[in-house]
Amino acid sequence: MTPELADSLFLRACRRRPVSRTPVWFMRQAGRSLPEYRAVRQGVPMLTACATPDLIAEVTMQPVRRYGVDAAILFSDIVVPLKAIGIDLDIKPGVGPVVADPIRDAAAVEALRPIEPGDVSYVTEAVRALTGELGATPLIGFAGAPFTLASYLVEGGPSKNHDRTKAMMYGEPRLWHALMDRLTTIALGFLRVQIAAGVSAVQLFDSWVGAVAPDDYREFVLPHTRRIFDGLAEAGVPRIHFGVGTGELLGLLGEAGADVVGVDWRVPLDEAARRVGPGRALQGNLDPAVLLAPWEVVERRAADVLARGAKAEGHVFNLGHGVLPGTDPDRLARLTDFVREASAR
Ligand code: 1CP
Repeated sequence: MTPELADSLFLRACRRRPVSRTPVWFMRQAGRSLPEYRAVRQGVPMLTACATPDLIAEVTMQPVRRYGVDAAILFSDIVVPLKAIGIDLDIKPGVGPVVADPIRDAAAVEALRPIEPGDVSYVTEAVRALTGELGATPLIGFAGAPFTLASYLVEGGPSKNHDRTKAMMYGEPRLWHALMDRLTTIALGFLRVQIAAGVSAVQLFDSWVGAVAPDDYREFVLPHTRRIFDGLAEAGVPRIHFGVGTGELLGLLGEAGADVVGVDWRVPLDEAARRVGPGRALQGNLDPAVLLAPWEVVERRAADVLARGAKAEGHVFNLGHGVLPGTDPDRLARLTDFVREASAR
């Protein structure tokens, strides 16, 4: 890592060091609303794009060029490592990940083997090309957390209430922990591949874990997420932990061991800092739907996020979840500029 990269605003804020202004990037900044994304994806299925180094690099760079955000996030998907170890799944347009044979028994769990670097050589190749091109702009690698991956595998696709997943968790705890253990090994392996290739931070997406009550999180999820963060401690890159609807879980997410806790829009960042506790930076948390309102509203709300975020030990500005597909890219450009100017100290 070059000194300029190590000293970047994003990495400094993740490490709770002083910054000259608040760094900003957006979850799902690649893809979605960008016309240049739709242009390069013409006729290319999502999972093919995720396995093509040139396309991965191009889509990852698009929001960096357009917005000048302070971090890039690798273009991939949380189901890519599952596909790479041979799970029969696809990403259906307008739907999301769909699994041909949902996992419901021990035999299916045992078929989930660890990931080897050779399974995802296209990721290694893309990360290497990107770190060269990005220079002092950090590249964030990511993986899906075990609970969120388990939900797609057990339900067979996107789900509102995660009923079957929780039925396994409550009703077959041994099978549940065996499944979570395999998915933990896969997530850890996939993150290690990305770190070895050169990403300078990692984010664990536990998007749907907000469906779980705190006591159940402690028993059924925490031991696994903790193994991921412990397993990455020696790598020395900042570890970010994000989920949606996690207001009641923020203290436990802090306990799981990440350096940065991502917060959705439901809990103001000053209150989130209190719940997460000392020794962690925060990332978030403008409601993505605010970007659909008039600019005055965006500006007022973004200023409030900055003011509350300043109470945390470190703050990375982001949305409370991913960019909504209908978002005007010019809005995100203006928001990026606003955060830059309004947070300058
Ligand atoms: O054809 C397309 O363009 C499909 C849309 C799409 C895109 C652009 C999907 C399908 N995945 C992605 C890329 C992606 N996914 C990124 C790349 C970075 C970026 O776009 O900036 C990342 C970080 C993800 C992570 C991801 N995939 C998460 C966690 C983050 C989150 O938003 O909560 C989840 C839950 C998924 C599953 C998934 N993949 C795709 C969709 C539409 C979904 C969600 C489906 C559902 O509602 O359950």
